[in-house]
Amino acid sequence: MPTPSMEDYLERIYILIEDKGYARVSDIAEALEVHPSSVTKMVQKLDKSEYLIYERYRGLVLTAKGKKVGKRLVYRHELLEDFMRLIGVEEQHIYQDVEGIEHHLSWDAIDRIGDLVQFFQEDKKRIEELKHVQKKNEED
Ligand SMILES: [Mn+2]
Repeated sequence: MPTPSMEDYLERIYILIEDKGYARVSDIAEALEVHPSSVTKMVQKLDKSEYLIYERYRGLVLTAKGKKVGKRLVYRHELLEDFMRLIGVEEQHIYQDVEGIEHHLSWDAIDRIGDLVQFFQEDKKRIEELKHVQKKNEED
């Protein structure tokens, strides 16, 4: 299992490769707001754990395992953002809240949250009912 920090890197690398076709150490450092030397260290660790293959002057490629995990991490982040938005969390809090919890939930919890998001999305009336409860609570 990747550590929370490894997960942050894998998630970001997966997104960079999706968007640009490659992920350079400098791009990863910029995206995660860390020093390039920290990126190099982590990339070597991810290479050792077989999430990617890193060659100093040729860049990095995700292995099948790295792609699979990266994809799930991006899905998890997006699902949790959808969940936060759905329950009415203010936009300005959503990203930081998701960053704060995403590494600390079991995949069981993620799947159950997925069910809940689906439950609400399948019938918009349910969202209206939730908003009604929230409005009532605000008035109390
Ligand atoms: Mn994230």
